[in-house]
Amino acid sequence: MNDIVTTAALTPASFKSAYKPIWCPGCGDYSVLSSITKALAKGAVPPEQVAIVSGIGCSSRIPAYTSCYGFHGVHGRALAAATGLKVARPDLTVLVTGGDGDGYSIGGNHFLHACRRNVDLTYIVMDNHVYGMTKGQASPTTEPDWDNKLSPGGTGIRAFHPLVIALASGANFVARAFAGDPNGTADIIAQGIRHPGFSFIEILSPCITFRPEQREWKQAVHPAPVAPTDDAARAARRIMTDDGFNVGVLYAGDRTPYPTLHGKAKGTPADLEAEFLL
Ligand SMILES: Cc1ncc(C[n+]2csc(CCOP(=O)(O)OP(=O)(O)O)c2C)c(N)n1
Ligand code: SF4
Repeated sequence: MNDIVTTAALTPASFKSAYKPIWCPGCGDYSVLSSITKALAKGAVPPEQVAIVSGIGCSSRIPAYTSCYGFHGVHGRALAAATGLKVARPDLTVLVTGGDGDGYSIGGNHFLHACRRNVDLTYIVMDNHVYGMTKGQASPTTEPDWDNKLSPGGTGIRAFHPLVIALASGANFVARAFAGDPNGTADIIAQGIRHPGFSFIEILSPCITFRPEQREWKQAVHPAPVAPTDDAARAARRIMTDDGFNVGVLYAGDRTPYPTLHGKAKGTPADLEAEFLL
């Protein structure tokens, strides 16, 4: 944990650490950080009862900038670490943060199975359709015709559709948000945290350094003209046919979350280790 906060009334500032973010000026991740701290203040869970787990990437730096417990782990493995944490400590509110490279490429397998397991986690992906930290390689959500130095003429590879995949794999809450709307995004994150089971929130978060054209997302996004549904087939049609800039809660289901240990752990890690001794 970065700082102990003892204030009775929780504000977004209660969830910020003393570290100044080192993202490029104008990066969408600044707004996402602000939305996360606003959402946590709305939820009124004190920082010492929140853990934020991430992998590696610009977006994965989020835990260090909050006053919550944090784990900045291994590239693509944040969901695996967070799943173990939540199952062992169901009393904690566990958020997972990262990028499209971290979550859909190297971490893609964990993404599918986290949706399927439906552990009560809130997974926030800052999707900028590029690997920002490693200087602009195409990611699974990069448009096939994005022409740049590293993939001249574009990769020609169909883009991954995270929301459809989350829904088909069993996520219990599926939403799209836009970094340029910090209040709307905070509201969606707060809903995702409250919703039982695995909540997936895809945030369009521009990388102004390697994808400066994403500044135009501001003009492209629009509120989803529909209320959240618990009908997966209707949500699938809705997500498959939208233009990728429909912002809002697109699915809120009622699957029972994966059962956690609820204090029923039988042994300590040392007992487990002893069982595996050769
Ligand atoms: C096992 C492993 N493979 C590759 C890397 C190199 N690496 C670091 S961050 C990153 C991609 C980051 O992209 P993304 O997750 O989209 O986050 P962004 O930086 O765009 O926020 C890669 C490939 C690594 N750190 N570890
Ligand atoms: S490289 Fe892109 S994603 Fe990384 S901090 Fe800069 S603008 Fe943000």
